[in-house]
Amino acid sequence: MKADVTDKNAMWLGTDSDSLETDLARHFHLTLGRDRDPGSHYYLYNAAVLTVRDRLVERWRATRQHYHETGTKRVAYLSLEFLIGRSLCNAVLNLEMDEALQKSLFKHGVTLEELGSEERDAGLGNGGLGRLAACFLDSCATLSLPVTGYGLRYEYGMFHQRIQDGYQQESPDHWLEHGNPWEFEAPQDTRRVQFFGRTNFYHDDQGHLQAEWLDTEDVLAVPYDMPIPGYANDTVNTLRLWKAMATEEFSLQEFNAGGYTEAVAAKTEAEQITMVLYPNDVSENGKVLRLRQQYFLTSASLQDMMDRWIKRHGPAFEIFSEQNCFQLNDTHPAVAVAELMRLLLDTYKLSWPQAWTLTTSSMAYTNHTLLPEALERWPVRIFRDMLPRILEIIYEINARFLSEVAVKWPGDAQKIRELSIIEDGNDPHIRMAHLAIVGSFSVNGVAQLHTDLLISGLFRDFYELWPHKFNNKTNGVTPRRWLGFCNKSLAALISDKIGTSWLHEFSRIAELQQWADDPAFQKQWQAARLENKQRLAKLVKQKCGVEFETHMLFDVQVKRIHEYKRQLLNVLHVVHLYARILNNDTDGLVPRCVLIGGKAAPGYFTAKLIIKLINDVARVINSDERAASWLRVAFLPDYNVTAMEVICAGTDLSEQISTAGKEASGTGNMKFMMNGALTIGTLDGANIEIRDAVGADNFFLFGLTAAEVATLRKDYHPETFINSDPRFRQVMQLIESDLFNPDEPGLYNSLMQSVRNPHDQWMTAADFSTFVDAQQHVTTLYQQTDRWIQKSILNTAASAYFSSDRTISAYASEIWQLK
Ligand code: 26Q
Repeated sequence: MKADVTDKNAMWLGTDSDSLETDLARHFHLTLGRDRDPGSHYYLYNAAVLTVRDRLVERWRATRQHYHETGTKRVAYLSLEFLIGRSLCNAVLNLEMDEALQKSLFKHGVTLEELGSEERDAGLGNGGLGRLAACFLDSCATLSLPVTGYGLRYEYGMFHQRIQDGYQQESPDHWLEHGNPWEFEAPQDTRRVQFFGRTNFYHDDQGHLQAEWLDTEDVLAVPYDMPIPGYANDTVNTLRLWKAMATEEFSLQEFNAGGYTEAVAAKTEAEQITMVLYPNDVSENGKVLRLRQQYFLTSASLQDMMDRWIKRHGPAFEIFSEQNCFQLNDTHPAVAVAELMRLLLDTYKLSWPQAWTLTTSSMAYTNHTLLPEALERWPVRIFRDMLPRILEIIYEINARFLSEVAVKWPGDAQKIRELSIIEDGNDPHIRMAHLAIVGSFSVNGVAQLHTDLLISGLFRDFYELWPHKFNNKTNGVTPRRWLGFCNKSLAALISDKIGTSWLHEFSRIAELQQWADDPAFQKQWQAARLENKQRLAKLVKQKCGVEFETHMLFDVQVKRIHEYKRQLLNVLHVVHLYARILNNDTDGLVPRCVLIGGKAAPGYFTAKLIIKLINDVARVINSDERAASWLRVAFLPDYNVTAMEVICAGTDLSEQISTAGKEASGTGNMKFMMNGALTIGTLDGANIEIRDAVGADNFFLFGLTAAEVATLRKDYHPETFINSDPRFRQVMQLIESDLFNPDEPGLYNSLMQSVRNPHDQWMTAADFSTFVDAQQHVTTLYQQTDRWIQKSILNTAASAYFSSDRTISAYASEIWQLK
C-alpha cells in the first residue's frame, strides 16, 4: 500500500505539530466559527477531530483507489453490531500523530486524553460479538485487507445503565445528539429494500419460469461511511452503516388518497427500522422489528456489493465468488443466503444451479454460541407476511437440501426432521443456523473447545454431511486499542525494551519473557501497573463512591450479566471472604478490592436480581468497619468499551468463571491477559488456549470440565456439595438470613433456590469449593510480590496468539482466500 501511493503522499497534509496546529486553529475559528473555548473542550475536541479526519480522508481515497486499481477480491463483514467505542485517540495512534498532536495541544493547555474524553462511545453493540467486529475491522485495515464492515446506524445504541437502590435502571443512548463527525453520508449509494407484497410467476421470452416480487412497501437504505484506519500503513477501510428512510412515493400514495397523517405516520414506521439496537445478547425470538432490521441490513449490503460488481464486470458472474465473500457474524444476517439467491435468480435471471453455486461459494458463517436456547428461530408466518419471496426461496433451498439428506441417510425420517431448515409443528419456524450452514462454504466456531463442541454436539449431523465446511478461528483483540492506547505506561515500557513494532507485529511481545525474572524490569513493570491501578481506583471512586487502595488485590469481573457467566459464584466467594472476616479468620488473607460490572438485558429478571444482590452485598461490606482493611466491593454502573480501557489496564485478577462448555470464547479474558492480569478461570472457551499459552503455573484453574459438567448433570445433587463444605454452608446461611436485604426479606430466595436446584443448568454449587480453593492460591501468590509480577509479565508475553491480527490472518488465508 505504502509503496503505491508515495507520489500522492508528498501532497498529503503534514502530520507534524506545526501543520496540526495550523489546521486545529483553522477548524476552530473557520469551520466551527469560534473565538475561544467556552469552559468545556467541546469545540477544541471537534477541531481536533476535523484535523485528524482530514488526514484520514486523504488516505481513505488512496486506499479505495488502490483496491479499485488492483481489482482485488472483496470481503463484506455483515454484522448487526459494531461496538466501536471512541475513535479519536485510536485514529491518532494509528496515524502515529500522537506526539505531534500532544505538542500542538499543549499550547491550548489541554491533553489529548482530556480532549478524547469529550467523545461519546459509539455503542452499536451488546458485548463480545459487537466488540469482536470492531477489533476485526482494526486488524483488517492494519493488514491492508479489502474488507468492508456493513452494519446499521442505530439512532439509539446500547442503553445507559444507572443503579438506583441497587437496581438497574435503563435510559436511552442518543449518541448522535450532537452529530457524529466521523461519518460521511453517501446518498448516491442509497439502496431500496422491499417488504411485504406478493410474488408473481411468469414465463419470459425464452419460456423460462421467472418470479417477481410485487406491491411491496419499500424502505430506502442510506449509507453513512466511517473511516477505519490501519496502524501505520496509510490504509483506511470503510464501515458502512445503513439508515432507514421512507421513500417518496410511499408517502405520496397515501397522500393522494387524502391520508396525510397516515402518510407521515407510515414514514416514521419505515424509519423505525434503524431506531434502536436490541439490547439482548441472546436472541429474543419473534420480534418483527428485529427481523426487519436483519433483512434491511442484508439486502442493502448485498445490493451494494452486487452493484459494485456489475459496474465493473457487467452482469457476468463466472468469477463472482472468486472475487466476493460474505462473512456472516452469527445468524443475525443469515437471511443473506436467501437474499443473494433472490438477487441472482430474479434480478439477474440466473438458473437455480448457477445461483446456488455462487451463493454457497461466497457465504461463510461464524457461530458465537453453544446455548441451544440462543439459536435464532423465526416463525414462518412472519416471513410469509413480511418477506414472501424470501420464504419461497428458503422452502426451495430446504427441499433440495432434504433430498441430499435422504441420500445420505435413506429412510431416516428423524434425520430429516432434525436437519430441516424448517422446524415443523403447529407454528413452524425457520432455523437460521441451519439456513446459514446449508448456504455457506465455511462454518467456524470462535475458540477450539467451542468448535469441537459444535462438531460433536449442536451441529454433529451437519459435520457428518460436510466435514470440510467446519473450522476454528479462535477470537482475538486488537493490541492497538487494548494495550497500545489503553495502557500508555506499560506500552512505553514494552517499547523501551523491544521497540514499537509489536504494535503491528504482536508476536514480538513474546520477547518480554526474557525479562520476567529481571528484578529491575519487574520494578518498572510494577510501577507501570501501579499507575494504572491508580487510574482505576479513581474511576471506581468517581462512579461508585467506593475507595479502592492500590496495595490491595484488584479482582475484576466485567461482562454482560448472565447466569452462565456466574457472577453469582463470584458473589458467593465475596460473601465467603466476608464470613472469614466476621469469624476473625483472617490469617493468610490478602486485602482485596472486588469490582463487578455489566448490563443485564432489560427483560432478564434473574440477571437484574443478581445486580441487586451484588449492590446489596457491596453496601453491607463497605459500611462494615471490620471489613474495611480487608475487603471492598463495588458495582460499576454503565460498563462499556471506554470503561474497559481503564479497567483492563488496572486489574490484577481477571475472573473468567463461566460454567464449562457455555462461553463460546470470551474476549475480555484476552484484554486482561494482554495487560498483565492473571486469570482465575474454568476450562471454558478461549480460557483453555490462554492457559496453554501461558502455562498451567501461571493460571488459576478450578471447576469441572465441559465433559464433567455433561456427565454430572444427569445426577446432580447440589445439597451434597453445600453440606460437605462448611464454608459453603455458611455463605448460603448468611445470604438466606437476609443479612444483605433486611428491608426486603426473602428477596434472594429464588436465586439461592436456583443454586440448590438439581436442575441448575449452571451448576454453581459444583464449582464453589474448588473456586474458593483457587482463590486462596491467588491470595498466597499475591503476597509474594515478585512472583506475582513475574507471572504478570509472563501473561503479557504469552498473549501474542490473542491478537486479532492473528485471527484475521487466519480468516484471510483459510476462509476468504485473500492474497
Ligand atoms: C439475536 C436475535 C434477536 C435479538 C438479539 C440477538 C442477539 C444479539 C447479540 C444474540 C446474540 C448477541 C451477542 C452474542 C455475543 O456477544 N456472543 C459472544 O460472542 C463473543 C465473540 O465471539 C464470544 O467471545 C462470547 O463467548 C459470546 O458469548
